[in-house]
Amino acid sequence: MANEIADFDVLMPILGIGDVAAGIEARMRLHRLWLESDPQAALERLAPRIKAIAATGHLAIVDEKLMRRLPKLEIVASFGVGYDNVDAQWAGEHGIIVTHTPGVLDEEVADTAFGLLIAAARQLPQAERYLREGRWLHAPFPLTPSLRGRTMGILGLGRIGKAIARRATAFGLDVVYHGRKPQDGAPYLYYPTLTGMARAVDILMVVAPGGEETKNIVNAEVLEALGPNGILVNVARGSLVDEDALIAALNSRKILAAGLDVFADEPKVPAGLLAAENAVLLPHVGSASRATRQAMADLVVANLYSWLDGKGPLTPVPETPWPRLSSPAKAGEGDHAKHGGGGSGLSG
Ligand code: 8YV
Repeated sequence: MANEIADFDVLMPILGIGDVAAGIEARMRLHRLWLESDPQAALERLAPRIKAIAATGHLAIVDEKLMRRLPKLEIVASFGVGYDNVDAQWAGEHGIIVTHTPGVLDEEVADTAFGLLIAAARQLPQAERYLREGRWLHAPFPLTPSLRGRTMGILGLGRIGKAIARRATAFGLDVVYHGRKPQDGAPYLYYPTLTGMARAVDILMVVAPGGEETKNIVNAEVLEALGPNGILVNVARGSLVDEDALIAALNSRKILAAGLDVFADEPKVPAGLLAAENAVLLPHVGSASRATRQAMADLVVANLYSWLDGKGPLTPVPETPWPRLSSPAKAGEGDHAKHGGGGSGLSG
């Protein structure tokens, strides 16, 4: 049955990563802001009609400034489990729902994290380059460090963290974790401080949400505590790691190696990391298989459909719970609060 296009305008600020356009256009009016010759003028013209934003990935910034311009905004559907690109706190205070895409990418990102870990420990990319450069013809590749006998400290034991922990256990590694608080029923030792955990482990696996609260928490002190046999793996957000401190620690061998899928200023990667031969670097591909990205895109669209059909959001973020707990604290500051249709971040 063909659906009619609803009187519901969706703004897509940037092309981004998530291929969500076809699903949205099947039932709603989609506005691709980045294709407009004058995006600011187009935003001015469209603003009174926009009821939803489709945020196509972590580079699509949906901040207070943008949301304030959209008096009819009801919902922000963000592509990705991490939503530090969206000011969810402000949205929650103004009656705007924010959704993300938890659950459908856990195993994929955990696979990538483990691939990075093994690649960094056993120097697989370096060994591969060695073979291609014809150097094996002259001498075997040097012996490498091992994964054996290591303890993994997970920063952020959410869904993805748990999927990584299961893999680590199957690989014979001990697992411990740090987060804001200990988790009921988690079968792993909890460390109340990150530095304390870093001191006790020789793999630091970063899977916690980005944002102001976690900015640069993996700093020089934490890296020092991780120590000269330590491997840092980050599949969360580059913002969690002080990149200058990391470059210094890699160069001075204060830590052994790093495996990084994320960077503070993507897609730019600091020259110091590009030059570090003990770093394995990936272009933010944690969830980037065709099947998983499709599942994420489907969930963005399903959230919008569910909202349009008056059934509420499917996967709201904790800052904008559904059903709403109470009327928004700052209702009345704009039009936002009166609208209503019907796990969290990377570690959620
Ligand atoms: C995506 C991610 O690559 O889900 C996340 O939080 O970082 C990745 O899965 C990203 O959202 C696309 O921009």
